[in-house]
Amino acid sequence: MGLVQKLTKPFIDTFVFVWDFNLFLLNVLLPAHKPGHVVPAGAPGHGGTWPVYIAPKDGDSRSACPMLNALANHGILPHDGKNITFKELNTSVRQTFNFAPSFCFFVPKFSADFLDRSYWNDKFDLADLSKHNAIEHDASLTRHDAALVPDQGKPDLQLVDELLKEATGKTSEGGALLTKKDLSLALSKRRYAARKTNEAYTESKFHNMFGSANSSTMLTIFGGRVDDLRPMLTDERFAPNWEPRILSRFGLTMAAFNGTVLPVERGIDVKKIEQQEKARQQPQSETVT
Ligand code: HEM
Ligand SMILES: *[C@@H]1O[C@H](CO)[C@@H](O)[C@H](O)[C@H]1NC(C)=O
Ligand SMILES: *[C@@H]1O[C@H](CO)[C@@H](O)[C@H](O)[C@H]1NC(C)=O
Ligand SMILES: CC(=O)N[C@H]1CO[C@H](CO)[C@@H](O)[C@@H]1O
Ligand SMILES: CC(=O)N[C@H]1CO[C@H](CO)[C@@H](O)[C@@H]1O
Repeated sequence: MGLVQKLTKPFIDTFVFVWDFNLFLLNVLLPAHKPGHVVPAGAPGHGGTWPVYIAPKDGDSRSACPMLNALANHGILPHDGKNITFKELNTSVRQTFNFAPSFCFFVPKFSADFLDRSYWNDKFDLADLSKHNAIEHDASLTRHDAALVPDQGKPDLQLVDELLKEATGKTSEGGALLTKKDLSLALSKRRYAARKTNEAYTESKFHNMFGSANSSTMLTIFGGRVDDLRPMLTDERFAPNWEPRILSRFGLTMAAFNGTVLPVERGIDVKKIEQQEKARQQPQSETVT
């Protein structure tokens, strides 16, 4: 981070958190959007009509984030995933996913800082966002660790399948629904497996928290609906007629998001998975010896 960024960061962060909390309050006071009207008129995806999906081509840049890749796959961000301004990222995440403007500024600014670039003037390629242990971390739900699979731009379809299989809930229409408990269990299993298979595995409280935050968007913005998550996580494509499940006028604030993230992170129990695995393996090793 440059000197100017270092000096201004605490002021900008404080400003964003106060702003976010005000939006949180305004969301309580003001009426929410009606279903079918969350994506604003004139923006791609308004009324559930998404621009055509084109799978990434050789040489296109993609990130470890399924949802940002989907923006490029549908041409909402440049299809080649290159030369994107941080401001474009702010605008497209705001319009497409109904995250609050505070969040839509904070995360691109955070990214500009870790890439040592200016939020206001510089550009990035999607793959730049996958810098290890900046936001990208080990034990993700849809990617094997960077030490094992250096190209973080593509989902691992087996991991996606294992994740979606955890869904124990039901939507009112009878579709499969991923719950907070399901997500905690999936994260526990991934942390256990990654620790065992990746010699370079690292984990920190900070990254665990953000791992839970990143995955909790599946419960908030996607409402946990497996029918919508499956095309998003396998092809990084919007389901037909998809819209954000967060209807709040000013979108999902960081303050409100905490209400999902903290229970998910608290529900993670890697020790329990380890004990279950040991119990499963014990009888086998006894017969071998
Ligand atoms: C605003 C800019 C954003 C940036 C810079 C960003 C960046 C990232 C990065 C680098 C990862 C990889 C973390 C890992 O190693 O698992 C990630 C994961 C993820 N992101 Fe984003 N993201 C952004 C917006 C979003 C939005 C708007 C959503 C949802 C609507 C989203 C949902 C997710 C999910 C679900 C994961 C977890 C994938 C997994 O565990 O494999 N992100 N994001
Ligand atoms: C973020 O995007 C919004 C449009 O959604 C725009 O009005 C705003 O100026 C942008 N903020 C910054 C700091 O770039
Ligand atoms: C969310 O909760 C964490 C942990 O309690 C806290 O450090 C953070 O400031 C909270 N963030 C917001 C935006 O409320
Ligand atoms: C027009 C333009 O800015 N092109 C740049 C896009 O990004 C690549 C790096 O990925 C640069 O090499 C180009 O100059
Ligand atoms: C969508 C989401 O929750 N993104 C978070 C992912 O993790 C980074 C930091 O590691 C946060 O800055 C984002 O808010």
